[in-house]
Amino acid sequence: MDEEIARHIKKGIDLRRHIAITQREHPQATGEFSQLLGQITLAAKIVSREINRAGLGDILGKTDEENVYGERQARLDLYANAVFTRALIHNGGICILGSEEESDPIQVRKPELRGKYAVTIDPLDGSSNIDYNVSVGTIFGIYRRQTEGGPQTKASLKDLLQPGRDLVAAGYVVYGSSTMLVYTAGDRVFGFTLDSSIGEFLLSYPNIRIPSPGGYLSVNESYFKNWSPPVREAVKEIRDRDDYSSRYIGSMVADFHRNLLSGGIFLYPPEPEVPGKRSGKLRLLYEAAPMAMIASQAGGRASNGKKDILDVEPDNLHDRTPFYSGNREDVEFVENKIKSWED
Ligand code: FBP
Repeated sequence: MDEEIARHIKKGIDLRRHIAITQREHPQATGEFSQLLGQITLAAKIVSREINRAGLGDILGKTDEENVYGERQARLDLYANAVFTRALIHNGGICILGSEEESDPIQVRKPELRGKYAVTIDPLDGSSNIDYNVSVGTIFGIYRRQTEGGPQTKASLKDLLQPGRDLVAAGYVVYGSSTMLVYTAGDRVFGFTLDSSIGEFLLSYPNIRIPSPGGYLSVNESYFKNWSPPVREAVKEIRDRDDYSSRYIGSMVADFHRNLLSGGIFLYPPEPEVPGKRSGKLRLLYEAAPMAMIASQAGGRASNGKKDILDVEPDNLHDRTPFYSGNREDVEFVENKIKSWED
């Protein structure tokens, strides 16, 4: 990042000003990216307000609706999906949206509303924790449109089925003790905290780097029996380290965020004999790829056990993937363990 620009990125500046400053590095910028991030933060504020007063409204609990994975959708899942979809489709400057809560992509129908970006989103991550006042989140990935023909032409699936390496930007919102937005556009990872007294996201972390060595092991060990021998061996060895402790919230955003700031490794391994979990549980486009870009920009790594998540080519919108992320040395330790059993 240009030093002159970096000098202006100070704690406490608001997100709009921050984007204006960082966009100076892109003289060809059209303002569409700022508009898109502006809509994402607007939707995040609305969802944050609803989560903060969840027990008072009628937003908790499950509906009878099922998502494409056969999971019953929580009311807050559907609410967050509606808020983000409205914000992005009607004024996001995007051409197509892939949402974890929708089986098919959502096209921007009106050419005058179509922009150059394609977005993937997990509107409400950590559904199993919603009703218990435990941190949940939103995850998003931003790609550049690939389909020829510009806004006059409808976008297509290929605008979403892109490898993480082609992400223009990625981020997440964590709705926890405070609401935070963390994002990267490929140069530094920034953290903003929502100051609800003024309704603005203010810069609280100007340059997030994963501290090394790590300190936390984050995995749901109740599935230990279902993992492959190398994964079991790797988790056992990390667990037995003196300087490691175990933390698992069960909301990927919250577990990932803690490890991003404190160091550590978060794992969701595959369960080869368990139907629906042979490639793990987490979704490549909505969860793994955006988080992999953030981990990598913060000096860490995210892998599917064999290669960087950012190099995985998606075949389908709802592909699942094994996921190991955190400190580079910890993730490589797991990769080498898996490789050693294959040799
Ligand atoms: P959704 O809530 O978006 O469906 O995400 C999946 C998730 O809740 C992750 O946030 C979390 O890491 C994981 O599933 C928890 O799974 P499990 O309960 O199997 O440990």
